[in-house]
Amino acid sequence: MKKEMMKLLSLCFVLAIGIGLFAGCAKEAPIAVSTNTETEAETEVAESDVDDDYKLVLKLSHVFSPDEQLTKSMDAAAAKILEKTNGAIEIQTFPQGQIATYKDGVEQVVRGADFISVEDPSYIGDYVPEFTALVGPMLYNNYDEYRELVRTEMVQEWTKKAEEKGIKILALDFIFGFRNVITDKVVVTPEDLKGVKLRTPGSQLFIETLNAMGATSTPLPWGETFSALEQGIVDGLEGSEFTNINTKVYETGKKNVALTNHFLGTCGVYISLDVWNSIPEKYRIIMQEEFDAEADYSVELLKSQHADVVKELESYGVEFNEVDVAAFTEATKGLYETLPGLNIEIYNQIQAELAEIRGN
Ligand code: X3X
Repeated sequence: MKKEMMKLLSLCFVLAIGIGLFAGCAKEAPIAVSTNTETEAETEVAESDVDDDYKLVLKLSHVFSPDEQLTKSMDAAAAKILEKTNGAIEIQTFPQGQIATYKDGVEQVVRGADFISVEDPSYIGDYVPEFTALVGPMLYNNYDEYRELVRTEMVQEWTKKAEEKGIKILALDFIFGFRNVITDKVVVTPEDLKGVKLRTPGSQLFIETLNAMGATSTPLPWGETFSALEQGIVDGLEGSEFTNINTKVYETGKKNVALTNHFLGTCGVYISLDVWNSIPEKYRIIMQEEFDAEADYSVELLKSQHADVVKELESYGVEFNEVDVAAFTEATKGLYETLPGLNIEIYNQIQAELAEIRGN
């Protein structure tokens, strides 16, 4: 009797292990990646929901022209994402302001559209003012300082604030060069800009900065810049050497570039947080990796091309001159206290981080 009981118990034991193993194999393990905004439980649900039919079409919008690296980078990222997700994530790119751009593009994101906005971070500043300070005037000496700064804990905290406003930031460093004043006169000090009407993008940061630098800002979308120059509505503009060469600004006759370096031209990549969280984790990883890789690639490429671009512009008759940097810095410093939501503390925090980055 005792022997039979032992046999029965061993049989139950073997059966229990078998059932347990089967149950364990039947459930696919979730990808163990969590985000700032999602619990692991939610990630598991998202993963188990992934099926072969998953498909999302996103519209990506920006103002850049076909010859500009930013356009090439966005097209390349979209193509790789389509390929690596086996067609699940299709990003349709719309360059040259064909659909909503600037403030309107970011608004699409905030409203939760299936939309990716690629714009200067100061447009995020309308929702989280720290981003206006991040790209404020006269801050950076080179691209790397900015790239290091956006990876600091301080800026990571700001990106969390953007998420609270429904904006997921996928990148902040699609750099397209330092922005300089482009006119038909030699500009060295803020006094030289008195009465000079300059086209700027419609971001409040840009408008106020160019005014503080002594000019009269005329906010216009990029697409209206050339006709405004032709018609004499503006006397010049501000932009990078890459903008100058790839959109042929030098053909307008505005051939004096004052090396103010007042802004680092950079674009971020923004998507609605709700849309982002609805995308299965394995596709989000691919998207993030591809945008990161394109940002790295394009920044290195532009760094290596800049000297040749300057030479080529000079061969078209463009003349570059140094400016009184201290005078422009002095003229614009007050903006860190007067622009909406900004205060000198934020400026000081940025300067402290930059000092560390520079090894001071
Ligand atoms: O938000 C994006 C940037 O601010 C665009 O700057 P903008 O409007 O001076 O355009 C730069 C050109 O290179 C576009 O072709």
